Amino acid sequence: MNPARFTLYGAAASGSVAVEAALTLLGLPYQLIEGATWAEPAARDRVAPANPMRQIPTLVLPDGEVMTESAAILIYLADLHPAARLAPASSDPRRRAFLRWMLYVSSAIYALHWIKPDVRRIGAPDTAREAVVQAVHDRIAFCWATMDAQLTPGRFLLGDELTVLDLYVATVSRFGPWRQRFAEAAPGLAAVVQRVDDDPRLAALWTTRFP
Ligand SMILES: N[C@@H](CCC(=O)N[C@@H](CS)C(=O)NCC(=O)O)C(=O)O
Repeated sequence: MNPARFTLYGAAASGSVAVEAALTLLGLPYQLIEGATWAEPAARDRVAPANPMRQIPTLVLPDGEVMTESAAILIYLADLHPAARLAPASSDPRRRAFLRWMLYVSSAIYALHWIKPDVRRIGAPDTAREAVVQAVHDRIAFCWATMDAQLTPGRFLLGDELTVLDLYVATVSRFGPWRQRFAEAAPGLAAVVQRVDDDPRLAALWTTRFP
């Protein structure tokens, strides 16, 4: 095994796919440790030594340091390889919108998904599951609509170059309330996401990882 490799704890249909997409575009080899943490206790146990939050994506860097938090991982990988232009540089005025929306997707949208596997996590009874999930999905649709109203995309979300923000939105918009509602709430974002889905460098990844 090549020790200078990334190890990624991830799963199909999860936020790790955005990281997998970034690693793919950057041509960085990685070992994937697969496990659906939201559904399988064994997967949670497997990632726990690296990430006590028992969540994915969890990335072990070639030097052994662990990174968690999808937005942080994506920003880090993009900044590490500036020539690939997957993030605006800190001197670029688009950097502000980049950071704003990266953190927004992470905190306003992705974080809400933690509630769904077990609504007792927020103190709701199991019998309220359907209503809670519905409320979470309504909130997520509202957040996508709010982002849509404040962003004027070019070919991609921040202009004419694809960034890790595009990969992030293309991934998180596949979670509940799923793509159809995403497209209704955020038609401008949806048009960009379609372009990201169609990127020939990523087509195989999207097909395999969101079957
Ligand atoms: N803040 C974390 C959230 C990660 C997250 O929620 N991951 C989900 C999978 S998509 C997970 O591992 N869930 C496990 C659980 O619900 O216990 C991030 O942005 O990376």
